[in-house]
Amino acid sequence: MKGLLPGMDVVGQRMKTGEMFIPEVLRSANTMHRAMDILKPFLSESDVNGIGTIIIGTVEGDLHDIGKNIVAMLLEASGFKVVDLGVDIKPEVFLEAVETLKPNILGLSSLLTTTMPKIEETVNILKDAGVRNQIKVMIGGAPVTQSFADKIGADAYADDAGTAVEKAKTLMNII
Ligand code: B1M
Repeated sequence: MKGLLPGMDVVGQRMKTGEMFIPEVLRSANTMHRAMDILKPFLSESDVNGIGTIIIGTVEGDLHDIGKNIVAMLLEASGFKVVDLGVDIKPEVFLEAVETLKPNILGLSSLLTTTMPKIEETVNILKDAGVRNQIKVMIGGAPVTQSFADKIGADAYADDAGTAVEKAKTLMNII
């Protein structure tokens, strides 16, 4: 809490301001993972990934996952339990995961203008199933904007991984 996590906060900030680039962020996230592997045996289950649970995935029809993976790694390194469903995820699969795993946050990534409507479709299927108000929805990806997030009623939008961590913490009332 006093060493690694503040370190990752610095990485997130520097990525936001363009002082660090993707290879350095990936390297930092990998370092964090290795440190967590060393620390895990000494921590109780509740201390590990204790901030909250996030399900994340790239929406149906979209195979881009580099940014989503960075977001997932940074979230995990910041203390969240992250369940990464992968790419090309149908709205029904997101719904099933939400119903089964009951996360705090659902994270949806889209890199194509043609797959952005799948974000809205996923939010709508959550509404239809009556689970939308049980979770927060965060969205991101190159073509996604704050105004799109507002239009479809997402709880948060982030344009990079550092901001995604900040927004996730805000959604959990941590900052
Ligand atoms: Co594609 N591709 N691609 N591509 N590709 C783009 C996105 C494109 C902009 C290139 C271009 O034309 N200039 C364009 C989209 C145009 C559009 O829709 N307006 C495009 C296209 C058209 C396509 C294909 C259709 C090409 C074709 O086949 N004709 C095809 C589609 C395949 C499919 O998905 N069905 C395709 C395929 C591919 C590859 C498979 C070759 C490969 C993906 C490999 C992979 O991801 N494993 C690829 C790549 C690499 C790119 C570019 C070059 C790079 C994307 C990337 O990884 N960026 C991209 C052009 C570009 O962006 N310069 C392009 C780096 C990454 C760290 O950034 O993903 O934006 P980004 O993630 C950021 C933020 O967006 C944010 O945080 C991340 C970290 O800071 N973020 C979130 C992302 N998700 C978030 C979720 C959050 C919060 C924040 O909350 C949950």
